[in-house]
Amino acid sequence: MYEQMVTARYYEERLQEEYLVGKQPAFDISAGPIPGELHLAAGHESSGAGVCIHLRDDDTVTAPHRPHHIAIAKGVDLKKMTAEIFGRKTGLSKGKGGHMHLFDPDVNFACSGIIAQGCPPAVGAAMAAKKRHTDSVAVAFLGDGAINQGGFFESLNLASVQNLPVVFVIEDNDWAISMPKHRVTDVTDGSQRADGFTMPGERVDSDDAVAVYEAAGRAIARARDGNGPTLLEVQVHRRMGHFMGDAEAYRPESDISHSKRRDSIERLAEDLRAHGVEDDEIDEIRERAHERVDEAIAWAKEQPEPDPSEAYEDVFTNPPAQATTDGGYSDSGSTSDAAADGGEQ
Ligand SMILES: Cc1ncc(C[n+]2csc(CCOP(=O)(O)OP(=O)(O)O)c2C)c(N)n1
Ligand SMILES: [Mg+2]
Repeated sequence: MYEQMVTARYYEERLQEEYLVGKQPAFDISAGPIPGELHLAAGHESSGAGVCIHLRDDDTVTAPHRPHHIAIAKGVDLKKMTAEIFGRKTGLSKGKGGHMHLFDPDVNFACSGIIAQGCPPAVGAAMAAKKRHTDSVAVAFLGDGAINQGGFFESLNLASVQNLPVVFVIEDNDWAISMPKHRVTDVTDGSQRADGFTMPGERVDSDDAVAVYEAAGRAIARARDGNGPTLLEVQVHRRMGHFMGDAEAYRPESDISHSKRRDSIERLAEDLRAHGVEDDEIDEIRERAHERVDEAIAWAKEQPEPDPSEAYEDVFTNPPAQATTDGGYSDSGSTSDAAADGGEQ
């Protein structure tokens, strides 16, 4: 877990440096080697590591727009993921998804920029596992800002009524962009929402990575043993702005400094020392993680960019009849043609 957490923190520090290249002096979001938005998860690491350490490749994870720490902990290929973030052809989705849309079928990982979007597909994966009589489980991560979305409640309900092997993990960092949680959600402990369904709810502090590990272990074992879903909430800390370039003018200085003082990585290192792990070994883990990250970033930067002519390939799984091969859209196609072709997009 320590290695995953250190990898995630250093990975994002390096992405941060790369992201700023070419975007100054005026902040141009489309410029530089990493175009588009970038949401970093410093302060969330123990949530991804403490949950995913219990998972196998055949278990499914869906993550939100702040996905790197979870993807790393789930075992997503770091090189292909980095190439995707840099918009390169050899990226997980040929460079078309970017950092919020990472998909790795080898380890059943997906994420989305649409908040709470991962809940229904995780329930679907859990339903598939149950119907196939496997003991695979699914985990949906979402933020505190996503727990008032309809899809979240609908997912809890279906998971509950069908007793599905799924765990919902709320990463509560107290903010949804510039909106403090207390202005939009009455209940401070989000795991209490489990009370409206037949599932247990548990809230745990991310500062204590071992506590996250234990709570997640109980939830995942329960799902794997056929005893149904669990709702977990992990209190995490947003050490940075919502996205890169966010000046956080809305956020009290005391809240920022509070978040920066709470570091699950340092605390886990202390726990390891208390259990007799030598400093040398901790340094070695950190160095190994840094090397792996530096190698992935160097590799990604050498990768080719996709050819613009490929922009419309792989966009639809079943293109509508009116879509032309050059990526355009023909008015001459009729709805009935589309229906005759299956009509689904
Ligand atoms: C359905 C939907 N509505 C609005 C947005 C815009 N949006 C992007 S991130 C975000 C806040 C998310 O907050 P939270 O779920 O707490 O995650 P955090 O960013 O704090 O990790 C919003 C509203 C979106 N992406 N999807
Ligand atoms: Mg939040």
